[in-house]
Amino acid sequence: MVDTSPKRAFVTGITGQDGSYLAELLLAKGYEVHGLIRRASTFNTARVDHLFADPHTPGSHLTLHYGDLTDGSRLVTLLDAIQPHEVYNLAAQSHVRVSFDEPEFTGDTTGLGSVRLLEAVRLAGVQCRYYQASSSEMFGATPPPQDESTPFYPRSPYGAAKVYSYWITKNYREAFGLFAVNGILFNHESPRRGETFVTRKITRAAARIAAGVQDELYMGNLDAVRDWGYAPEYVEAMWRMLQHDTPMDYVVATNTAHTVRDFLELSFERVGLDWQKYVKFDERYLRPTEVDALIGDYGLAERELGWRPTVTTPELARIMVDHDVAALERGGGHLVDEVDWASQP
Ligand code: NDP
Ligand code: GDR
Repeated sequence: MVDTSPKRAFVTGITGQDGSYLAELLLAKGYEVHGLIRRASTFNTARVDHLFADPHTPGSHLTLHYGDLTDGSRLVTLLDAIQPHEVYNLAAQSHVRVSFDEPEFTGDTTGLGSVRLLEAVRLAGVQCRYYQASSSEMFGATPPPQDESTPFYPRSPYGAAKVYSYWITKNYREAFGLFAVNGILFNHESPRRGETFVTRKITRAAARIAAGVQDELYMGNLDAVRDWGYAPEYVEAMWRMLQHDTPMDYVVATNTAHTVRDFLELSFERVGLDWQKYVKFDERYLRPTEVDALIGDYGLAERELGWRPTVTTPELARIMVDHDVAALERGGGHLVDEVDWASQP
C-alpha cells in the first residue's frame, strides 16, 4: 500500500534564525514539522509564532516539543514517538565570542549534543536522513578560499565543538550507513538574525541612530573578512542536501568577501549617515583568537544540488537595515526591545 501521509521532519533549533526559515520552507512543501524547544521562564518562540496554529485546530502541521540537546533520553523518546523521515540538527550555542566564556557548555551542546541526537536516531531505530549544521568556523585559521577539502583549524571552543560534530556525523554515515550530511555553511544573516551577531548589531544600530534613539555603537575588530549570505536561501540548500541520492558534505556560501568595516559602510549609507561619526572601539568585543578571513567556494553545491545564492552582501545589508527601520517606526518588532544590546557581546 502506498503511504500518502505527509513527510515528517524533526528540527532542533527551530526557535533560532535558521530553524524558523527552515520550518517555513518545510511547511510550504507539505511536511509535518516537529520542533524541539527549550523550556524557559519566558516565551522563546517569537520567530515561529506566526507558523504555529492551535494544536486543537485540524490541519495544524507544526508541533513543538520540550527537550534539550543535553538530555539524550528525551531525544530517544521523542524520535521514537515522531518517527521522522528527516532530522535537521540546527541547535547549538552558536555565538563564537560567548563560547570563550562558556566553553564547557558550548562543547556539551554544540559538540556532544550532535552525538546524543545521532545515538537517539540509532536507538529509536528511526529510518531517516540527518542534516548537521556545520560551520565555516571549522576552517578558522586556514586561509581562504575554503571548500569541502580545506583542512580544519578551529580558533574557538565553538569551532572546535563544530569540528567534533562534523566528524561524528561523518562517522555515523560510515559506521552505520546512516544518510547523514554536513552542510558547511558560511555566515548567513537576515532580519531574524540574533541581535548580538555583527550584521544585526550594525543594522539595528544604524536604524536606531538614524531615528535618534541611540548615539553611538561600540564594536570590536573591523578588519575581519566574512562571506555573508541570506539565510532563507541557505535553508533551501539544507533541504536539497537531504533530497540528493547520495549523502555528501557541501559548502554553502556566496564566494564573495567583505570586511566588518564594509558592512558598517553599507548599512549606515542606507540611512544616509557616515558610520565613522558613531562607531567606537571596545576591546570586550575582541576574541582571544580571531578568525581573520572566511570566503567560501560553493562550486560543489552548485554542480550537485543546483543551488546558487542570489542575494549579495550589499543587498543583504539593505534588506536588514530596511527591516530594522520599519520595525522601529512600528514601535517594536524586535525579539527583545528593553535590553541594551549594544553592551552585549
Ligand atoms: P541561533 O543562535 O539563531 O539558534 C540556535 C538555536 O539552538 C535556538 O533555537 C536555540 O534555542 C537552540 N539551542 C541552543 N542550545 C540548545 C540546547 N541545549 N538544546 C536545544 N536547543 C538549543 O543559530 P542560527 O539559526 O543562526 O544557526 C543554526 C545552526 O547553524 C547553529 O547550529 C549554528 O551554529 C549553525 N551555523 C550558523 C551559521 C550562521 O551564519 N547563522 C553559519 C554556520 C553554522 P533558544 O531559542 O531556546 O535559545
Ligand atoms: P561569527 O559571527 O563569529 O563569524 O560566527 P559574528 O557576527 O559574531 O562576528 C563576525 C565578525 O565580526 C567581528 N566583530 C564583531 N562581532 C560581534 N558579534 N560583535 C561585535 O561588536 C563585533 N565587532 C567586530 C567578529 O570579531 C568576527 O570576526 C557566526 C555565527 O553565526 C556562528 O554560529 C557561525 O558558525 C559562523 O558565523 C559561520
